[in-house]
Amino acid sequence: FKDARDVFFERRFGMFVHWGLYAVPAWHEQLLWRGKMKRSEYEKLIHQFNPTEFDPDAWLDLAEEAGMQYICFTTKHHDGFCMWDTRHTDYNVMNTPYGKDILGMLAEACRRRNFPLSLYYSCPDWHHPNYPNEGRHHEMFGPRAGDEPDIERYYAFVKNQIEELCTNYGPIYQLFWDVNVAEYWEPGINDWVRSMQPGILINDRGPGPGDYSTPERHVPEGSGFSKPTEACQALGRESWGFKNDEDYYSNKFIMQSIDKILAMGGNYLLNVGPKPDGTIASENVEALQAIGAWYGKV
Ligand code: FUL
Repeated sequence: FKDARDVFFERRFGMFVHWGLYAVPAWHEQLLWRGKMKRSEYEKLIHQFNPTEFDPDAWLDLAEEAGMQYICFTTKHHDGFCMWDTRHTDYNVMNTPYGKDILGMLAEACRRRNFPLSLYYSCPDWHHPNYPNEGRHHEMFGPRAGDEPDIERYYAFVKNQIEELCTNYGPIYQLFWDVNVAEYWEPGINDWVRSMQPGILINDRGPGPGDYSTPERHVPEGSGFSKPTEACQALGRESWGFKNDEDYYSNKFIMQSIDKILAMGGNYLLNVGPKPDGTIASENVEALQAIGAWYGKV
């Protein structure tokens, strides 16, 4: 039996992928809130999502070329759109012109290549009628006909979805809960996840401390981490999803950030935002290739 920390330390560098309807307008993965877009307008994007060039092996080839050892995929971001064939909402990829289970395709490729697959899942859900879009989100969205804020019912929906994710897609390496809305979590949910996926590593953005912490877009102070840590970083300054005219960091900046986190004993999750057609933007490809070439030499 291996301690989860040892497993965690075996794979230091992963590929984060933010992909969803927001790739189509190519502005920001939080277009709804940050861009103050109407939900009724945003939701029409479901009719435009058609990534005919999506090839999970091309993503994994690139990840391997960069020296990455696992991939973490956004199954559902804050917009509530689901990238898998879920029975629990129609707001999912099967109802796009593409009509295929993207997560299923990615999971199949990962299994075939023995490449660990991690799943990102957002608790905030700006689509689901039962999610209480209170606070800042309520001000932005306003109430809409059909909304029935009810955290109990929303939570039942989350559990149904997590059960699908934990039972239909093979072994899951990590669960990346986002984002910590503490009062919404049932304290026992991580144990329940582990009952379906023994050996899964769970981050600290859900209930309880989780297995590892997740500093975002920054290198914390100090010379080491007191607990397992996976820092996450986007290649662009502005968005995690694909963005037209993104302001990309230099390769030097990214490499120095990787160096620092690894030297502190942390792991590193570096993000790409695939384009609406399913391919990864050339700027991202070049950055990952440069990183792979550099680490291949050190
Ligand atoms: C954050 C989210 O709000 C961002 O959109 C992004 O997904 C990042 C990795 O986590 O909490």
